[in-house]
Amino acid sequence: MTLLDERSAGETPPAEPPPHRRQPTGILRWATSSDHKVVGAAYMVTSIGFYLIGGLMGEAMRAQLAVPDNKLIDNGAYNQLFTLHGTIMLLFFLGSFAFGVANFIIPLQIGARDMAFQRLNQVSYWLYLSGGLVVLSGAFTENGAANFGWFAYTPLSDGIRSPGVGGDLWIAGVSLVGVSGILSAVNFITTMITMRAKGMTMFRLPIFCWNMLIVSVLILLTFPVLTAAGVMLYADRQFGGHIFDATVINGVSGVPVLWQQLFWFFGHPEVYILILPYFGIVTEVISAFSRKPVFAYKGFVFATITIGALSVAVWAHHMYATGVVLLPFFSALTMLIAVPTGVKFFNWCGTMIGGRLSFTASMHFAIGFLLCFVIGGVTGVMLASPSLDLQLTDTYFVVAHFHYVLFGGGVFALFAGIYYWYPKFTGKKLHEGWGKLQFWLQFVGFNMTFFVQHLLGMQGMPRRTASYTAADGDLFRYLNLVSSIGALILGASTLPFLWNVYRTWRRGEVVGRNPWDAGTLEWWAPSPPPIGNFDRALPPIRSERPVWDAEHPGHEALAEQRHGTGRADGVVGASASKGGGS
Ligand code: HEM
Ligand SMILES: [Cu+2]
Repeated sequence: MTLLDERSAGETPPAEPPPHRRQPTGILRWATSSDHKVVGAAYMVTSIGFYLIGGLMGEAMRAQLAVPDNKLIDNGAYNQLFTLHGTIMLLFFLGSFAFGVANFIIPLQIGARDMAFQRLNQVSYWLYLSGGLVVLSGAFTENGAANFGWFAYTPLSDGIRSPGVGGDLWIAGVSLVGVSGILSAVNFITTMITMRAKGMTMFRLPIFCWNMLIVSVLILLTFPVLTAAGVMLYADRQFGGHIFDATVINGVSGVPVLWQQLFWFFGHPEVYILILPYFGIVTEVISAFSRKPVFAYKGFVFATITIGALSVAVWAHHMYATGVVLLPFFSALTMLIAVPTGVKFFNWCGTMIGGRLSFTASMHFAIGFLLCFVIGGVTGVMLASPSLDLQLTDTYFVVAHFHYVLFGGGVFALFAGIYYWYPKFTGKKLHEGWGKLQFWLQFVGFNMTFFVQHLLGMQGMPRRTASYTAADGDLFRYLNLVSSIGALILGASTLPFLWNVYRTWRRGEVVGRNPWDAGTLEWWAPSPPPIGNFDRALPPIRSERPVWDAEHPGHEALAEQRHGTGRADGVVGASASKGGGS
């Protein structure tokens, strides 16, 4: 903790910080401030930068695949493109953006002045940024960037088959972001455990905080495995190691498939590390725009804990086709995850049912999330079945599946969060009309791009292929064209967003503390919050919506009643069976 934290959260700070605590402005502020809001904003802006870079790579690949026998991009470049696209989108965009939101929002939501370790927080950011630049820099080396796919399977990624410096830079950059993530996780956990304001018990934490807590634990369990595996791969590549190398020397050899075990021990929890923050974000958004507390709050928390626990026990569902894993075990556990995930769907629907819904741009994205994510969930259960997976693995069906989860789940929720918290981040509201235009372009473009890929996969189109021929038939030709046109529309959806940000910066509507009439503590602070966050005493914290309780005194009783624990689960069951019967 730093000097800034000496005062407890409830006290009123001086209106103007003393001169030595005033911050520099502009780029200097961004580079030197350890304020959690500046670090959070730096994370978010940088991640969006990586999103644009990764998105352009996706567009380039779809341009190559638009027509058969296309010569736009050769095989080698295509391999680098999907490797960088996958790595950037997962590790340097979707995950890091969530860290940005968490840095900005968690201290506010728990009524704290800042994160527990402010300097460490800055170190995390710089490690993350350097990691991204190191991975990208591979593209400027002689043999180009890494080209072995985002999961870097050995022996493909060994020193003989992928000798370039690009591969080493990939390992170094991924390790940097791995260490950065570990530091952030330590920081999030410490902050949420030790710095909650008086009255903010664990079961009054906003769902976003809960989800980040579980994500942080998953990071601590799995990121060290990734970093260690990276070091071993590096040793194989550079120092003559034989950990993953199958060459027999003096009667012994390394085990290539060991890489897959280690990688997916990290890699599967990683997809939950990526998606759980966004579950948290949509939960906040849906609750705020339904004017209701989260339906069956404790059920939601326990569902998230269950998902977290199961997620470390299912890694080998990525390895059915290797023949070295116990199929029934991993299949059953994978299917089990659908249960707590289904519980969350009832939480979201239950929160909306009977609420006073307002269909803001943010709520559009949240509903888009529900619609798209459910498709990714269903295809996930399909792939959990070994007999189906053996047919579909490494086809476009899988590409469609994970884009429905990561884009349909992640990116839609991400924009729901941006439109929701933008007033808190900047003091100005993004324009609703441009936001809805962005939503519709994104929704139509996304489904056009990725829905048809399910069909392509079932027709046998392999993933990671740079081309197909006219002899593959008309179905291949038309579906690929539809997918590529969809990608153009999807790409175009970023333009209204960028314009919206620019236009809001120039002449956006200035708003007060709580423009959405939301309930969690961040809406008690000024927009944007000053250093130290709160300029007045916190309201009494008696539920997970203290600001709502303070601003709607009559509703408090109602909130407590809705919030009741055992009863709510019963209601889930009842409404579910009613829905099924009618
Ligand atoms: C502009 C939107 C996007 C487009 C047009 C797009 C397109 C593509 C294409 C064409 C591939 C290569 C498929 C193959 O040849 O096997 C791919 C792979 C991939 N994409 Fe995307 N994508 C987009 C957004 C995203 C997002 C937002 C994420 C994650 C957050 C993501 C994650 C991945 C991953 C993990 C791969 C696999 C890479 C690999 O095989 O190693 N994509 N995408
Ligand atoms: Cu998995």
